[in-house]
Amino acid sequence: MKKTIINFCLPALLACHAAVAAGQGVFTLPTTEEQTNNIIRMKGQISDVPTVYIWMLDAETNAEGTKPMEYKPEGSTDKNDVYYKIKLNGSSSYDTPISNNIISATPSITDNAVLRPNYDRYEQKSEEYRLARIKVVDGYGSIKTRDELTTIRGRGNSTWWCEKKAYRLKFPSKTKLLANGDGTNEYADAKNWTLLANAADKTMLRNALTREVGLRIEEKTGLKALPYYPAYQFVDLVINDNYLGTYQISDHNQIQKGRVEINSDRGWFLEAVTGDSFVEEPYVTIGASNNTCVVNVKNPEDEFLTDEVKAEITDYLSKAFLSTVQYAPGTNDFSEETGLFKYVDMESLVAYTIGNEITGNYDGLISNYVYRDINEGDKLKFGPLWDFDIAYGNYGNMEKAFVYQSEKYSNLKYRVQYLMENCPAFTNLLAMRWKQVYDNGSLITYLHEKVDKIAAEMQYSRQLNYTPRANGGAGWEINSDMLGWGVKTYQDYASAIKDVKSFISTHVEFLNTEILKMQTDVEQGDVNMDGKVDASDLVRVVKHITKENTSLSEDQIRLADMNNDSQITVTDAMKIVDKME
Ligand SMILES: [Ca+2]
Ligand SMILES: [Ca+2]
Repeated sequence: MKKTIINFCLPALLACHAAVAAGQGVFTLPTTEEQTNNIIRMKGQISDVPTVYIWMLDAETNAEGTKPMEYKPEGSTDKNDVYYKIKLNGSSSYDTPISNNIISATPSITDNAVLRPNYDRYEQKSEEYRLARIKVVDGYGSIKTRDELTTIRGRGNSTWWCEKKAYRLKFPSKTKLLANGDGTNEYADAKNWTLLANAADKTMLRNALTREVGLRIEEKTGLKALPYYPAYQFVDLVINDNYLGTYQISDHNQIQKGRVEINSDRGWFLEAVTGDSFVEEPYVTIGASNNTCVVNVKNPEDEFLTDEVKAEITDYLSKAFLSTVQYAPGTNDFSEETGLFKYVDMESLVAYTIGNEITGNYDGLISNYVYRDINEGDKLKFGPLWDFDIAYGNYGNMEKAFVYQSEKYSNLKYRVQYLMENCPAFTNLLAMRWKQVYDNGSLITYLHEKVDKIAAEMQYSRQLNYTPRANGGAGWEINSDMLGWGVKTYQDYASAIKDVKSFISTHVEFLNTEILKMQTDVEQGDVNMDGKVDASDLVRVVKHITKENTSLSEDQIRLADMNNDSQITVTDAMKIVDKME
């Protein structure tokens, strides 16, 4: 995505910042687009990543009521059709629709902008959107250079109390904030975006790397079993002229083209959570007495979330998660006709499990996103892979361990564990997909290369992130745990990268050994690989022949091809009938 960057003069840049800090002058931004060796910096761009400037407009105008009010234009039926009104200085009502005209009254980047060594950070309440102006400066064109209005609020539960805060941006209209980076994926055109601080992850790249894990799973299995892979673009963030360090622009997790692409009115987008602090209204509770699982309902919302819909979600999830796996384990009904996989899409759960296990995401089963579209036969699917700051060995002893066995309490853990230990159809599919993703060990090289690539993309930005404030940097420390979570800390960035790579090497080989052990022998005709040839297999083969469902994998086609003629026909179906007990 980026051009090669070499010989960029960081010491000179740091010297400029140091001069500011010491009160000896100003950091002079380049007055025109300039090219220093191979790095292109635009006027106002701080380092080798785009710079995002945000100015809080209420701080600027001191106007009471610049907090925007949402409204829907008269006659609009689209629930996404939301506009804002604000009160301007001296006005008593919310009667001024936001328009870009207001920008002319706000600051601009001057040729001699000063990055003040003044860290009176913007400490808004985390729930409340406030009006701001945003300007993005990018020498590479990976973000559109833009200058417009937005709204901003704090983001995160436990992370909000960290000094390096994460934010959410909500633009008045759909905004294509990221250009198509690698050409393989269409990034969203959306109102909602996140600015991740990655404060708990000293490499700051674990979330970005997980996008590459998702892309690998899709590429090697040939299946889009996960809904999307949250985007990353590293930026330098400046709020109210305070340089705050390296941030990551990423998707907001929601139903939206380019994100979870299902019906936005009636589709289900749910977050199964463990722990009271993650519970958000509205939610449903499944299970009974002390063995419950809380599921936050992100969608449907408003008038579409009736009591009837809530009851339908509760009932469906109870069947999907509980009835067969937890409360009646003796039944072992995993079938697609009457059991667990009538409700849960197995390929999706397998891809999700592989993603969580590759990353060793210690809290991967604390918050799990699931979704279901509205068409007849749509099953519950898992994803996206979301929130990986403490993965890849950053927390917990995960190098030679499965996430599903990790000690951390999780409501979903027991369900996946039960599948791992009792459901050959699941473990055989898991092993089959794993072999594709592992691809003779090339998974390790692939991940190592991505680590290097992502680290190189923000080489100078991350150095400034960890440079002391007295020397003009953001002052975040690589050798202290800002959140008090007990995450890994390092003496320098190179050690942090080395540690992540070492985790990947050991952990991936551990997984390969252990997952292959879970396979059971599969006889010819056992198309769903559950250890017996029966009606389920026949149904899969017939659906394949009638093209009602063509999702059979290469291995499954081999198992279905009873007469070995390289095609699946009625002859194969008849031979399966012969073999059925
Ligand atoms: Ca079977
Ligand atoms: Ca055949």
